[in-house]
Amino acid sequence: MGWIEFSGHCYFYNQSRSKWDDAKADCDRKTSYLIEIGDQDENDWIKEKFLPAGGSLWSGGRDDVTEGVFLWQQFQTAMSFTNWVPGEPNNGVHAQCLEIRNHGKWSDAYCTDKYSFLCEKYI
Ligand SMILES: [Ca+2]
Ligand SMILES: [Ca+2]
Repeated sequence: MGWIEFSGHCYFYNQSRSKWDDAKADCDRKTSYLIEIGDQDENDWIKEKFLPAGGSLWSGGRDDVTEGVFLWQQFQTAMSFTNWVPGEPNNGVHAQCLEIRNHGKWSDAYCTDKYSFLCEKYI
């Protein structure tokens, strides 16, 4: 598929399922970062484009600094938009990485889980 453009950013879909650290390293090699979702439009586009048949994607969110407060890792920025599954985040200190599930809803997940992932960069 290669890089796909949407609203000022480019996205690269990696189907191979990887641990969060390995996914981040792969995006680093592409001079990009794990997806950081800024609004509903971006969330909807990702859901329709990359999760049409279910599944999960890693994003660039983690809550290592303050448990339960997820930050986008590239610039340690707070989240202006969230889209949690009702009841999430629910796994406490054992779940430090942000998973985008089917239907575009979010969950905290074990960073050693293996999911496909999207890299993102500015155009
Ligand atoms: Ca956590
Ligand atoms: Ca969870």
